[in-house]
Amino acid sequence: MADRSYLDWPFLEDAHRELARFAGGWAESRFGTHGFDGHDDVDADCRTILKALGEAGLTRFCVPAGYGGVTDTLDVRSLCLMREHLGYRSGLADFVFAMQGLGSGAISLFGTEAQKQVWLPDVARGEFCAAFALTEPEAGSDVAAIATTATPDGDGWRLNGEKTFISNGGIADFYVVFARTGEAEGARGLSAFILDAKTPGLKIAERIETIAPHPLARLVFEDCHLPASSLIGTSGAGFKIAMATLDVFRSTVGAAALGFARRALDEATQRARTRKLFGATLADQQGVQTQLAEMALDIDASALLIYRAAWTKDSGAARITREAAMAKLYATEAAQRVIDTAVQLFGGLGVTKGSVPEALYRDIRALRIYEGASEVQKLVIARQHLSEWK
Ligand code: COS
Repeated sequence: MADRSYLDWPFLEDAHRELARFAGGWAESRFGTHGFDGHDDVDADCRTILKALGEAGLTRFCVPAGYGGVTDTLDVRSLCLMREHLGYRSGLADFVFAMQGLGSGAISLFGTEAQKQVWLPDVARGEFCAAFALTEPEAGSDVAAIATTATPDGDGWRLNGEKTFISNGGIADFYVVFARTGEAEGARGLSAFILDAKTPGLKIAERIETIAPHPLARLVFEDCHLPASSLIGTSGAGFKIAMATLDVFRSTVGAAALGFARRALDEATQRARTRKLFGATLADQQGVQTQLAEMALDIDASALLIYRAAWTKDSGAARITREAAMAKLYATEAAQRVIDTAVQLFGGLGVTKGSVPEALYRDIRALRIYEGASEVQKLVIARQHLSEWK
């Protein structure tokens, strides 16, 4: 990573600078200069990467101290630095790390002591693979429309319904599932549960292939029994649990995009300095200098928003809804622009299968959609803005 000056910003502490150095070095030695190579078996590759992250102690940043983690509460700056440095080297490694945090996040933030003791230490060691099951065929951006039901059944609950676009679907050891429990209409009638992947009635109905392959599936629940101890928080609190979890992890999506964008700028700069045309290098052309300047500006602006959001949360803010939405929105849209420019500067090589710009171009696209599409982030920012005027 060429520009490391942001590590001196006051948002970060010495422990973060040390983590950035370690994570960056680890990712470089693990993935070399081209960790974006194709994956014939993404499930196997994800398991291998998870094991390696666990052995290096890096998945410890996904859970709080006391359950195998490093910091007392989830440290958003550490999560962002991890995603940025993994994303710089490998889209799949970033995915694996991100899912450990998001998949177990509701337990870390709202779980009982017993739930944390059962599930989190193995997440921290990279031995349990976690998943976050929110989206449904008819409930993506509109979470309050969730139709999967959990109905009281003896000393527990009975889960029926369907989830789709579930990352780690098929390889996860457990799923945090959001279901309608009916305390009220809409957002106030949802609850969050931990579903052990071995539960009878859980079916991987379909594997979904995307332009940047990773384990992704449609799940079907047929009379899955959920013990009473699987409820996270109180019944009816599921919507707020989902939103608060997303608030923590949305800035980390921005950080992954930032890692991709930094890689694109470094690749493009290297190319511009060496590629000869019209008797000079690409970098000698004023038009190209303008492009490089815009890329560098987009990257610094993204980093400022991301580490502002992460620092605000780590400093004890109860909610960072606005800051996280801004960070995710800006950084993912900016990374798309930066990567597109890198592809343009590489010309034919930029769209050649197997080149780094080509892989980045595929890897970035989903980040503008998952964990709240760009349009949803605008809605969230506007609502927060307007509420401050009340
Ligand atoms: N943290 C805590 N509580 C929150 C919250 C947050 N970030 N956001 C909303 N809430 C609370 C509200 O305060 C409200 O509480 P009360 O009932 O006590 O008033 C309640 O939750 C309902 O909120 P709201 O009325 O805003 O609900 P909407 O259904 O209108 O929410 C959006 C709409 C678009 C904001 C929401 O559905 C969303 O973020 N969607 C995107 C979801 C997403 O990221 N999907 C991707 C799947 S994960 S890959």
